[in-house]
Amino acid sequence: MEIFKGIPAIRYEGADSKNPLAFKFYDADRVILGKKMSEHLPFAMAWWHNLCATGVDMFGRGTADKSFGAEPGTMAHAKAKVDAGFEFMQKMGIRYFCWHDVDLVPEADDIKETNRRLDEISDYILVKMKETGIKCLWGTANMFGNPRFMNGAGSTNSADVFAFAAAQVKKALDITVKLGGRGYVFWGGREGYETLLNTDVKFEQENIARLMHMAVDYGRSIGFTGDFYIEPKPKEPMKHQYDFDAATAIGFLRAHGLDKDFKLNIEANHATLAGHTFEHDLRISAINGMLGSIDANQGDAHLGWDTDEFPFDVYTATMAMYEILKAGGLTGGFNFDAKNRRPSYTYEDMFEGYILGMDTFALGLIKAAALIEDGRLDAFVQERYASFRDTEIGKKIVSGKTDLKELAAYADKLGAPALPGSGKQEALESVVNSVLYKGC
Ligand code: XLS
Ligand code: NI
Ligand code: NI
Repeated sequence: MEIFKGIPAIRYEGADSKNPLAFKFYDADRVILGKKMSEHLPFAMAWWHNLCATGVDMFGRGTADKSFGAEPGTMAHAKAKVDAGFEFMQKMGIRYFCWHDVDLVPEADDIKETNRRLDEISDYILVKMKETGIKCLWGTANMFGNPRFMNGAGSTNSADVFAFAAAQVKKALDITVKLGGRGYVFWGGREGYETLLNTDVKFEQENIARLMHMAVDYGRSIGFTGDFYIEPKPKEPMKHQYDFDAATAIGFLRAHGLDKDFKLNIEANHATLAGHTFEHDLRISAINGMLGSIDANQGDAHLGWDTDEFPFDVYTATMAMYEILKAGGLTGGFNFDAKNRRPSYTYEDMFEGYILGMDTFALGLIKAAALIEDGRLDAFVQERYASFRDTEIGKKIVSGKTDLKELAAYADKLGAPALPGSGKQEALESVVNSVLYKGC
C-alpha cells in the first residue's frame, strides 16, 4: 500500500526546474572526477528523524503525523514505519539507512521482549532490503533516552545500568550484522557529566573504554567486519561530554587502544557546537586516518544547540566535500541526521528536506571537484612550506637531522629571520568565490 500518495519518485530536472519535488543538482549518474555522484555520495536516511520525530519540543506536542496509518507504540506501527521508510528511500533514490534500536521497535518493560521485537522487525526489514537492494549504513543503541541512562551508559555509576547498556549494545550489534551494516556507532549520549563534585572522570572514561572493548570483541566474534565509530559532540545533553570533538575522541581511542577498530562519524552540527568548522573536524579525522562517516546536517549560527537542520549552506558543503575528496572519500556514508522544522509537518516536507540536503551535497561535490581541478589552493599551500623543502636548514629539520644547538647557532648567524610570507587569506577566499560563482 502506497503511503506517500501523490509523491512521485524524485528525478533530476536541473537547476532551472521549479518543481519542488525534483533534484536541481543531484544527478545520480553524473560523473565527477571519474566517479558517479551516487558513488561519491552514499546518502542514508536517519530512521529516528524521518520516521519517528514528530516535532515535539519542550514547549509543545508534535505537529507531524508519523503514525503511517497504525497505532503508535505497537508492532503494527513499527512495521508501518518500515513500509514508509522503504517507500521513502525508493522514491528518493537513497540506498542506505541508519537506526537506533528503539527507533525500530517500541521498547518493552523487559529487555527479552524488546529483543524479540527487534528480531521480528529485522526479519521484516531484511525482506524489504532484498526486494529493493537498499542497505544498512550503520546501527546504534539508544543509551540516552531511558531515565536509567541519566548518568550515562558506559559512564554510569550503576553496575546494573552498565550491564543493561552492554546487553543493548550486544543486541544492536547482532541486528547490525544481520542487516549487513557497514558500521556501528557510539554517540556518547549522556557519557559526560554535570559537576565534578560527584564525578570520578578517570573511572568513567575507563568504563566507557571497557564497554567499547567488549563491543569490539563481541562484534568481531560474530563476524562484524565494518568500522566502529565514535560520533563526537561537545555538549547537549550533558554539560561536559567526553567525546568533545574529533581531536578529543582520537586521543581517547588511542589512549585506550581502540584506534584500530574505531573511526569517527563526524556530524556537522556537533563540530560547530564545539566551536570548530565542519571541515576542521573532517581534516583532523582525515590526517589521523580516522575519517569514517558523516552525519550530514547543519546548525544555526544564532542558536547554541543541535538543531539538526537539513544542510543548505553550499559554502560549507563545498569545504566539507573538499576535505572528503582529498581524503579519498568515505568508507561510511552521508547520513542525514536532520529533521524538518516544526512547522514543516507534511509528507512533502519530508521529501523536500532530503532534496535540499542531497542537492546541497551534490553542489558541494561539484564545486569541491572544481576547486581541486583549479589547483590554486593546493599550489599555494605547497609553496607556503617550501622553505622546509628547498633550504638546507629546512630539510635538516624535517628529516630530524638537527638539534636545538645547531639551530641556535644558525639563528645566531641569521640575526633575525625575514617575515614568513603573506598568508593571502583574502586572495584565497576570493579564489573560492570565483570557483563557486564562475559564470555569474
Ligand atoms: C545526537 C546524535 C545522534 C547520533 C546517533 O545529537 O547526533 O542522533 O547520530 O545516536
Ligand atoms: Ni548524529
Ligand atoms: Ni546530533
